[in-house]
Amino acid sequence: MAPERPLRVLLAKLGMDTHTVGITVVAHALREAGMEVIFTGLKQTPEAVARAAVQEDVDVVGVSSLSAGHTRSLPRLAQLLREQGAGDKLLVAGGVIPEEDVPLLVEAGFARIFTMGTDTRDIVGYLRSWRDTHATPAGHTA
Ligand code: B12
Repeated sequence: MAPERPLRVLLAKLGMDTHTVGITVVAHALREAGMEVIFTGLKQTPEAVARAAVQEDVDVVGVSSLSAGHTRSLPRLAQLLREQGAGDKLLVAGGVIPEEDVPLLVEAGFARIFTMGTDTRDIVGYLRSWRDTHATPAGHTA
């Protein structure tokens, strides 16, 4: 039987947004749940994040955005991933994202937006249920 591997998640911050508390809390919760978490660091471009997602062969790309700019940078990231043949990755985002911007992000390819006050158990549960319906032949454990 093929070895199982945990869900791999790339967490990213784009542009000049230096709010770090939310992404740190999310990274901790996902690691506690047994997932492999890679953090890109601050001030990344959509190009750099897309490249890292492909190179690291992650299952999930999560972006934290608290300083606006999400209506341009997030769709750009989704477009780059599709262009690089990585459109099958689960895309999620969180932070200070107004309700009225959510349809645009969903249209761009983001499956779910987790805004302020989200219980991290809901994020873990969402990723696990996605994994259960997108199991790879190698399987996942987290
Ligand atoms: C703390 C804070 C700061 C700190 C940041 C310290 C740090 N190292 O993080 C300091 C003082 C440095 C700061 C600076 C600024 N801030 Co500030 N800041 C905040 C504040 C009060 C709280 C943010 C926070 O830490 N929340 C706690 C965490 C746990 O919550 P969270 O990030 O929302 O994360 C949760 C969810 O959103 C979700 N989530 C978040 N990310 C992700 C990612 C994924 C993948 C998933 C699944 C889920 C997820 O899960 C988390 C758990 O529930 C907010 C107001 C607010 N109520 O949000 C303003 C706020 C974000 N700041 C704001 C502003 C304007 C600024 C400044 C521009 C102010 C200035 N003029 O200098 C600068 C910008 C700095 C920069 N370059 O980015 C505005 C942004 C407005 C906007 N988006 O349009 C806000 C909303 C305040 C306001 N009401 O105006 N800030």
